[in-house]
Amino acid sequence: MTTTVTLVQGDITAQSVDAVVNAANSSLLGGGGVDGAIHRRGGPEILADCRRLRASHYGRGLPTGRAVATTAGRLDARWVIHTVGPRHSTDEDRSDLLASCYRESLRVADELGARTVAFPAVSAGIYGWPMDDAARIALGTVRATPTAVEEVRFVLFDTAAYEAFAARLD
Ligand code: AR6
Repeated sequence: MTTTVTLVQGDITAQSVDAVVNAANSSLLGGGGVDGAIHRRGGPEILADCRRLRASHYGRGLPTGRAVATTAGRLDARWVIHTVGPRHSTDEDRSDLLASCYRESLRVADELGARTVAFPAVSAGIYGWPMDDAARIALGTVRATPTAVEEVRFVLFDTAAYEAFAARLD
């Protein structure tokens, strides 16, 4: 099975896909950026599911580099896969944790049977990862990860992000 990687510029909460990946934080209880947008547009069912996860398997929160699924609420998707990217650091290489977000999200997508998955540029906003390097890790990891997902769609919010990914896709 080959996975097709596509790029679109836009809002990830407007995508029609099986699973939307959220650039969350360990608390799973919301935040700004993509996380804020997903909870706003997806509605309170997502947060309710996140609270259940915190009350059960993830009492201490979701560790960086891991992924877990909830309902997608009112989004045009079946699931939200929450993953926690690392904050960018100049004195420590956290690339493998960022790569792990993509690997683990695809693993969860496979468990769910998702065939189309939309990803944001994890860690490349509030967590400060330089966009060009975020694109390198995102595309390199997805290409190197065996998965039954048929389409991985990167949804880039602005032109600069889109161009960084497009330059790496060629
Ligand atoms: N659709 C697609 N991309 C978006 C959207 C959107 N609606 N909104 C922002 N982006 P960020 P992080 C882009 O900050 O760096 C939250 O508070 C954005 O321009 O959402 O992993 C969490 O709770 C950037 O390119 O995620 C965490 O605390 C990319 O998505 C923290 O931020 C990721 O930016 C996670 O920070």
